[in-house]
Amino acid sequence: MTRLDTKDSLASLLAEIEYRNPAQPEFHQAAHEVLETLGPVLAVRPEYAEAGLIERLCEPERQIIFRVPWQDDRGRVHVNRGFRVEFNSALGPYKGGLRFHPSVNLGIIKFLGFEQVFKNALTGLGIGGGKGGSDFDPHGRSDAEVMRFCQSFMTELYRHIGEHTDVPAGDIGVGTREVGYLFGQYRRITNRWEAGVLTGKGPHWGGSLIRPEATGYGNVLFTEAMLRERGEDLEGQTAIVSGSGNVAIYTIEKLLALGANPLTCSDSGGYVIDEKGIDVGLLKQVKEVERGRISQYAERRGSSARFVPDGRVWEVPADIALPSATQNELDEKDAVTLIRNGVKAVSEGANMPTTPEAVHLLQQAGVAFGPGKAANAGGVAVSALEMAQNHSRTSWTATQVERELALIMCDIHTTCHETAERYGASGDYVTGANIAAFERVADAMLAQGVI
Ligand code: NDP
Ligand code: 2IT
Repeated sequence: MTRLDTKDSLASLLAEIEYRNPAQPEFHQAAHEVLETLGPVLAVRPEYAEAGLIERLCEPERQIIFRVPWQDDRGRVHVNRGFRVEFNSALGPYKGGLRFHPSVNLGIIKFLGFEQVFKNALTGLGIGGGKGGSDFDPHGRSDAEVMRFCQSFMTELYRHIGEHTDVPAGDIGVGTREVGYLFGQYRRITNRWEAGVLTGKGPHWGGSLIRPEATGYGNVLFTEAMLRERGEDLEGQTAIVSGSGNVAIYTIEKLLALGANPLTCSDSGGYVIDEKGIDVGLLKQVKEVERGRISQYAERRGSSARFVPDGRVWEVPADIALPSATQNELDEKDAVTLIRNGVKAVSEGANMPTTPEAVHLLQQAGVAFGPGKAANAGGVAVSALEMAQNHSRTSWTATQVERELALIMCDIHTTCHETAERYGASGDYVTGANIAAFERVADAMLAQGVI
């Protein structure tokens, strides 16, 4: 039984997690970040600890690891590793994306799955949490190679998923193209048109309008809600955005729509600064149509933009920072730079992009900080709306979906804000998000017995 209401009990639980899950630093970090905020709720609800809920929450229900062999265009055989971690299904079928990136390993997928459990609870939409992926690197691969990889990946994964069991979607390196190949192979193997088995599908074969936009749009709406709490809004604010993939592009698009000025985007090679504000049409052309690099954006944009190789985007002064690339991309030093440059809000489009030290510095400096499990929940929320459309064999208009997304983001903001206040941590969205999500999952687990 873990109470977590003293520093000693937290330290011993974390030591146990590290011992049982060796060499998984990102998972340790994600667990630590949640557990260190739960003391106040465990103090008033001893039944949670008595039911062993913390231990159960930190242990995935099921972890699947499999071989993914495939042949490249020259006939060479490659062997990648596939993962699906089905973390918690107390609130609904496992739900969460697939990541294809060379850095993927079990610890990365577990951190993402753990975060997803809490994020999905915050949406209020009846989805459990899971995550999967592979150490496959799609960069520089032909369409045919990506297709063969996806088909091989699904040839094992299909037996573990289903519309009522586990519903994957995209994440880094997995977009509509990959979901298409995965869905095709699932349909072929199972002989079922089971649209709700994957989300992030194309709009003409079961996908939801606004799903591509949802994560980025949602994070901007969450940022706006945090600013409004402080009597400000987005109009006229400058913003720095990292990344140049799905989340970053639609973050930039929504910032522009709401009158803010996004100055940057980035990739693993460096960042672009555009004094006139990022031209989202050109960015989409380079990244989504041509599958190019942002250095090409700078070459084509003219004198307002330049590419800074290997630079850190956080050195560009701005009012708002929206990390939208990957984990631990914004560290303590970057936080010091942001604070010195007068940043007002930092909101996480990516999963765990801010290191714990950086989060503490930003919060101490009074910067509004939106944790990913709340701020980037718009993506998975619209995935759940896609599942609802699939189940009822209907499709909603873009306006309908966008209206729902706005309501959900507003509700998540209010929930986090009010929960923080209730537990004496006013303005601390990290504590608010963790406790509110924990209460929802924990209550469902309590009701469903020791399983
Ligand atoms: P994409 O694959 O579309 O884009 C990823 C972007 O991040 C690229 O610009 C990529 O640059 C950059 N990037 C990835 N890994 C690294 C790295 N190790 N170092 C530097 N740059 C890196 O992914 P998404 O936009 O979908 O995902 C971005 C983040 O948002 C991830 O943390 C993801 O988990 C999170 N997220 C995504 C959601 C979604 O719906 N897609 C929902 C909620 C969160 P390069 O091309 O050079 O690798
Ligand atoms: O991190 C995330 O929330 C996602 N990659 C989206 C998951 C989903 O199921 O839409």
